[in-house]
Amino acid sequence: MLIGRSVRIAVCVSAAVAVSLAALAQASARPRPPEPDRTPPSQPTNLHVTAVTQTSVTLAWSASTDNVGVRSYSLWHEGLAGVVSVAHPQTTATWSSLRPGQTLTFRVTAFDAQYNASTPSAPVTVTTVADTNPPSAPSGLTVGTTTASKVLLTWNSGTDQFDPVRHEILVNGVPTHDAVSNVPAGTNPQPPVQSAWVRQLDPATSYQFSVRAIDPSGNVSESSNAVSATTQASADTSAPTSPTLLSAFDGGTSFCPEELWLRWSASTDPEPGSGIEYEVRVNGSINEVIPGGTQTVAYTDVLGANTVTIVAVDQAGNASAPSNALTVMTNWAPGGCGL
Ligand SMILES: [Ca+2]
Ligand SMILES: [Ca+2]
Ligand SMILES: [Ca+2]
Repeated sequence: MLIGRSVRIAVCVSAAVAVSLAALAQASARPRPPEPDRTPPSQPTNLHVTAVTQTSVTLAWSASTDNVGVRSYSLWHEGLAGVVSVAHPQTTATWSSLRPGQTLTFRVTAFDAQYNASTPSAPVTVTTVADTNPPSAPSGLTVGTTTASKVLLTWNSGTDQFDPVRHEILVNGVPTHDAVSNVPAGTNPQPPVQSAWVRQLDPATSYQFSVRAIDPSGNVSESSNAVSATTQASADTSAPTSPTLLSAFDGGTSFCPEELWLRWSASTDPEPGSGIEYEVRVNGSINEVIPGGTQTVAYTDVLGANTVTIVAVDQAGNASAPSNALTVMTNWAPGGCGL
């Protein structure tokens, strides 16, 4: 009875072993899945420039090889986002939307169907063709509102093949830092009709004004027509006290124009009702004018260091010494604001 039971068990075990052996045999008979391709294409060689314009660069290279097959090439540049990709066997690509006189270093990388990347090619550095043509001269300059210290100017914008054109105002033939444009920072393209306040002028004084346009490469136009204006009289000769710039920081991330969050202390002026306005100056130029207030969110299209000071100015144009300076770094990528 006992023996018979042992035999029955042994039979059961052998049957189980037989079944699993059969399953194994069946499995080994099936084809194995192929090993994934982990071998990258060879390094592209002979990268060279075949054409350059003011806004584009065309490069070519020698084809890579691969154990399975090259699928594509990507042309890239260390300082620019994105790549230009072409399908193998094409071995030339054009990078466009560049600026005149821009120096760039390109490389090309080959890929196979498994996206195995080759070693990048040796770099090639190239400079796009410079823009040497100045903008057209601004025209139709006219004088608007005139106070004891400020004159409003309006003109037709100079134009250029490349945006954005900026304008420089000349007071008695000398470029001034005491003008504030009514075009918000970061506007691109610039509007066809522009205006600006010239500030910190002396009361009861005649001035001559003209405007010229400057393209992104720094080419300067001829001057516009000249206009004259005489400021109103004022008996206020005392300057406001200097404000203190309490805080300045970057309120944006990677957008152009970027926000500058600014807060300062109020100034006082010996003359009652002298109407203090605060000039927000970025790298010396007036970015914005805040009447009365002691904080603002200003906008800047200056990439990198923005050194901010606040100057208090009364209605007669008497200006305080600049506040302490605080520097804010912006971080939007080149290409924002069309720069
Ligand atoms: Ca491969
Ligand atoms: Ca130009
Ligand atoms: Ca005053």
